[in-house]
Amino acid sequence: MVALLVVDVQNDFVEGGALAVKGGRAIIPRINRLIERLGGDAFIVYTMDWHPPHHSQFSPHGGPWPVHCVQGTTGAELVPELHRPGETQKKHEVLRKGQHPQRDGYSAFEATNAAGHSLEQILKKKGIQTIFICGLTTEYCVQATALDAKKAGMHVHVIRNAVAGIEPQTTERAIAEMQAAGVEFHQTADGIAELLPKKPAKQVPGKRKTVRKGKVSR
Ligand code: VGL
Ligand code: ZN
Repeated sequence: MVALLVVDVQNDFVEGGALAVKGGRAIIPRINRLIERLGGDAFIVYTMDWHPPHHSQFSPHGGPWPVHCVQGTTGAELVPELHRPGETQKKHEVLRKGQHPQRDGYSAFEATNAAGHSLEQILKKKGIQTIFICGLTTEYCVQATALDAKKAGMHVHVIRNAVAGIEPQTTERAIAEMQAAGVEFHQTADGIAELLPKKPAKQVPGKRKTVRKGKVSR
């Protein structure tokens, strides 16, 4: 199995939010299409930046960022237009990060689920070695997550037109750094399904024998 990481698609990071990324809303339909296309084959992880109200990284406390994604506020909620897997599909988790008052907590590898399990623990337990990343922001949480995933020995794919960054220059630099670390980039229009690891040719009696390939349009 592979994982699709949907990083910090929260109200505060899109237009109208406290730390709005230009073009943040525009990636949401693309992320929704990825969720639909990969949904059946991927374990979906939604991360949420989840800061205490007086976080040291907030500008009133000398940090670089405006107050954003404060625990329990509307700004910290996932953008309502973002699709969640259907009720019958249990293959997803919501992980939160950034709770520690002294650390920025950019990487999804610092995030934990309600039971306190880390992303790495969750992925390891499922035997997941390939991850696809989309979301916000390219040069902070997406980059930190992609680099940590490479350090953990994973195959890492970032969907270029399903991420958005704060500044064009820092975004380009982040992409170059990720590429140098072995992260691969794709567009949603590419046949993402073709990148999925081939499933063993095990046939379940009574199930359709056709293997999905190429573009899956719905
Ligand atoms: C992020 C800045 C501060 C992010 C989070 O999600 O990339 N950026 N907190
Ligand atoms: Zn933050």
